[in-house]
Amino acid sequence: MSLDEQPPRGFVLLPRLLDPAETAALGQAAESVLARVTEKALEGAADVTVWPDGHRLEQVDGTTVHWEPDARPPAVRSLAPVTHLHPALHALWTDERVVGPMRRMVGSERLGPFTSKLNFKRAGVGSEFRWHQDYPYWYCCAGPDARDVATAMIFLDDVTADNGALEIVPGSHLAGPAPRDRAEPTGLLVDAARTDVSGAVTVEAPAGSALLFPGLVVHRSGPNRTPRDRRSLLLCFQPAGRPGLAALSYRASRLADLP
Ligand SMILES: O=C(O)CCC(=O)C(=O)O
Repeated sequence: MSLDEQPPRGFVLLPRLLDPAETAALGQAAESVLARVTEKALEGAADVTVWPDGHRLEQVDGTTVHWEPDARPPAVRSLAPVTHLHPALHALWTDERVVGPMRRMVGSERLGPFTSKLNFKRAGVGSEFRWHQDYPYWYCCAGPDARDVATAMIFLDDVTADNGALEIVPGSHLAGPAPRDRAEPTGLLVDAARTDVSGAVTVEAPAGSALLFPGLVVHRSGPNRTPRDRRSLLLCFQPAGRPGLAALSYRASRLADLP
């Protein structure tokens, strides 16, 4: 990826990329996928993994259900990958409104999928995502190719500072991998004490907007304490012809290569 081709702030907001009817249809698709998958997971049909930070992940129907750690009754934090579970979600991989701007973000004329995710950030229970770059997680799977992965995050609901809008450190991708928090059990999060996050901006946007950013951008989001959901669909693109995340193995030992 050529960093010269990326916007210097490292992210682009495309307000109201999808119209309200399309956005509502995507929201319905997300809810139907969630209902199907969680029913199976709650029946005990899934393989369970507990991450070093105590978060519970369950694999069912080719997706990983990541539960909100503290929600009672249980609520889902994310499903990934997810586009294979509904044609309306899958169709976005070839939607020119998304793919066109992502070519510039990735720096490649021909794009392919890397992975996809639904983040639910539910009213009242959606929890914080601490400061992180997506890059270390992807690097553990894809190695240096992870540099060429970028995300289109499509908001299915209005996003405001109080329902968990993304906070982004403009230009942070230019500094490469940020120092990681060695005291945190997964080893994947940014050490905010050793990274300048003081210039962070909060990205508020109406439903149907898309936020595009590369894997090296430092970002976080707060908890959702409002009565309004803040759901989003994330499509992570890479140059065409490379294996997707699901075909790769996570090797935590690769973290030793990173600061
Ligand atoms: O949805 C969010 O608030 C955070 C998104 C994100 O950073 C992620 O899923 O890695």
